[in-house]
Amino acid sequence: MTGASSRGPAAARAIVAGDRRVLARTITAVENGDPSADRILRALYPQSGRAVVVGITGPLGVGKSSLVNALVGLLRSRGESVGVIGVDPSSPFTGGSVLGDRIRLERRADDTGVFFRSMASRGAAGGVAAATREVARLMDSAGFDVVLVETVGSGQVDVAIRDIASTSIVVVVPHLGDEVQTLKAGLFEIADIFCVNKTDLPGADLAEKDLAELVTLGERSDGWAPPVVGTSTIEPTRGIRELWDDVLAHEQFLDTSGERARGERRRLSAEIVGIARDRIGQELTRRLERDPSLRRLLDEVVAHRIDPRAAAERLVRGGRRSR
Ligand SMILES: Nc1nc2c(ncn2[C@@H]2O[C@H](COP(=O)(O)OP(=O)(O)O)[C@@H](O)[C@H]2O)c(=O)[nH]1
Ligand SMILES: [Mg+2]
Repeated sequence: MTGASSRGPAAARAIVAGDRRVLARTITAVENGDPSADRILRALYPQSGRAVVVGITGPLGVGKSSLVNALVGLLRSRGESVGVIGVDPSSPFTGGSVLGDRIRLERRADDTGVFFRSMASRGAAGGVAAATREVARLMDSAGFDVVLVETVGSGQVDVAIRDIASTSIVVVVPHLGDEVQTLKAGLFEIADIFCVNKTDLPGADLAEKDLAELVTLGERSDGWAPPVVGTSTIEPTRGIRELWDDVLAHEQFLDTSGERARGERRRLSAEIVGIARDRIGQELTRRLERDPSLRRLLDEVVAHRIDPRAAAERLVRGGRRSR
């Protein structure tokens, strides 16, 4: 630890003590890649690892935000504190629904047991996933019992929710049509629980049955059989308690099967490699720009005398010219 300034640990203490303004400021620093967050994250790390982190993913408009809201209501009624992260879709078509989310979420603004934060999903996918994971960890360190992470998933486009959450809920609606194909391709592997929302609409029973059948076709290597639960967030809500019971059942499974420890090792290993890769990449870029011998190497590539692979090889070897 460099620790010349005590600001990091002081902020960390404030966050643990429940100071939401410092928490909000630190989240912003993490989002902006501000190095001032480093010391705070480091000081808080031993405090993390207690919250249940649940991912809620699925196509736009299926009711993920409504489900988050309903789950927050249920959890608050049980005295559990909840942090919520909404990863905003970068798609320009979604401005309206994001705004709608914000309006609904503001109603809980006076409850200190809930903390909502939306994150922009612009920029590199890896960057958003890394920031989202760190923000979830911050909320965990801040003492929230549960952290809910809402992401828009469409198979390929997803903030690697499995690398962040211990339980992932994939939300679908009746009459999926083409979405079923997407599910098979991508979201299917993500789901620990399938939620068929909008069961107040016709066709829900059939959708639940179809999905349940589909689930039995695939067998997971960890032995978990993803349950299918029907919900409706329209008053009177339906299935919200059952949905949370399934989350708890999966969390229990993670403990008894040893999958939690395995999953955490896998996630942390990927996180370390990701951070190291970023750092090394930045360092190499900096060297290529500043080191005169490496600038000459670049000149050679530009002149087509050395190919990029050979140049990269020299770069990782420390830029010594062997000629
Ligand atoms: N009929 C019905 N509509 C719902 C239900 N849940 C959400 N909606 C509506 O579906 C739309 C999209 O909901 P939202 O929660 O923003 O979806 P998200 O994009 O997945 O976060 C909104 O108009 C909601 O009111 C439900 O259970 N039944
Ligand atoms: Mg939403």
